[in-house]
Amino acid sequence: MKILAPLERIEVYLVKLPLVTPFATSFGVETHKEALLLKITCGGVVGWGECVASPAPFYSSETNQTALHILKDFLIPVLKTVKELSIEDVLTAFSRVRGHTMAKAALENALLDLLARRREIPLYKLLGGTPKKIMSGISIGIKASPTELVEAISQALQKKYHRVKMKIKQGRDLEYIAAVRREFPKIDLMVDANSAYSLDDLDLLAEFDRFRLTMIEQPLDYDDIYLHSLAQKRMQTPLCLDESIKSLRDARAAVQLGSCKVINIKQGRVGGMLEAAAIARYCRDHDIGAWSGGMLETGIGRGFNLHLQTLPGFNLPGDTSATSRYFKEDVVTPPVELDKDGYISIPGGVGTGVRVLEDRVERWAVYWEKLL
Ligand code: OSB
Ligand code: MG
Repeated sequence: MKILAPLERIEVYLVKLPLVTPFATSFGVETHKEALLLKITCGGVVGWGECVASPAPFYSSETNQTALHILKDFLIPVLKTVKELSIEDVLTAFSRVRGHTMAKAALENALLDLLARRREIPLYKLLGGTPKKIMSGISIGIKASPTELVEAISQALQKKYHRVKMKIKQGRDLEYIAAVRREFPKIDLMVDANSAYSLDDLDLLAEFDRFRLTMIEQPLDYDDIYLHSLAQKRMQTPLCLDESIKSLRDARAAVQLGSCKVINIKQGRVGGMLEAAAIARYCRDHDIGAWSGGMLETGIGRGFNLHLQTLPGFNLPGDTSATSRYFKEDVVTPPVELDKDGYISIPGGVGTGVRVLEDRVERWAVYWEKLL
C-alpha cells in the first residue's frame, strides 16, 4: 500500500460528546466520550482517524493525553523520516516506539482512510475485505437492578440486535445473569467482567456454566494470559480475551496456552487495522472465534470497525451498535443504523465512507492543535 507523500498537514481535535446514557463497567462510569481525532491532509484529500483511548487509564494504560504526547513527540516525527510513505514502512518505523498501540492505531487509521480516499476506493477494498452486511451486537452497562437490566435488554431485542453482552462485576453477577436468562432463555448472551475477578473466584465463574453464555469476556487481570488458561480448564463456557491481547504475538500465546476460545479484536487496542486483520486470520486458521469490539467510538472509529468486519476471520457479532444508542449528535454522517433484521450496512463511498461534519467537530472540541 503505497503513494502517500507528501503529507501537507496533520491536525488533532479532542472532542467531548455527552453519552445518551451513562455507561457503567467494573472499572468505572462514563458519562461522556472524549475522543482524540486526527485529520490528515494530502494532495487536497483529507483522511480522518480516531484514537480509542479514554481520559483515564482504567481500561488500559493509555489515555488521550499519553496518545497526544506519543503522536506529537514520536510518531509524527517518525513519519517525517519515512522516505516512501507506504503503510508498511510507516508501521515498521513505528515499531521502535514500544507499546502505545492506541496512539499508533489512530495515525494508521487516518493514513488508511487517506490512502483509500486518494485511490477513490472504499476502505474494505484497500484491506482486501468482502463487502457484506455486518451483524450487530450491543454492550449493556451495569444497571442499578436486575429489573432495569432486563428492561434495557428487552429494548435492544426489539431493535433486533444479534447478540447481547452485559457488563458484570463482583456482586452484580449471578443474580443479574439469572434474571436475564429467566426472561430470555434463548438469546445469544455473553458477559464482560473487565478484569473484575481473580483466581479465587473460579468456583463462582464456573457456576456461570448453567446460564449457557456464549462466552465470558476478560474475567481475570487486564494483562494476564496464563491465569486465564487455568480458568478455561475449570469451566465449560468459552473465555474471550479483550484487554490482554495487544498484538498478534499475544493472540498466539493465548491460543497456544488454551487461555481463550474467542478473541475480542479492537483495532485500536492492537495497534491498528493491519494487526487486527492479522489476528483475525490467525483466529480463523486456529478455529478461534473472533469479533470486533468497540470503545464507544464516534462515527469515525465505528466506520473503521465496520470495514474491519468484512475481513476473513470475523465470524461472530461484535460490539457495533446504532449511533443513537451512544450519541444524540455524532460528528459524522450517515449514522450507524440497524435494518429490520438487525444488520448494519457498510457506509458507501470512498475511505471509511463516513463524512465528517466539521462544524460538529468544532462545536464539541475542547482542544485543537496543528501537529504538522
Ligand atoms: O470492555 O469491551 C469493553 C467500552 C469501553 C471500554 C471497554 C469496553 C467497552 C464496551 C462497549 O463494552 C463497546 C461499544 O459499544 O463500543
Ligand atoms: Mg471488554
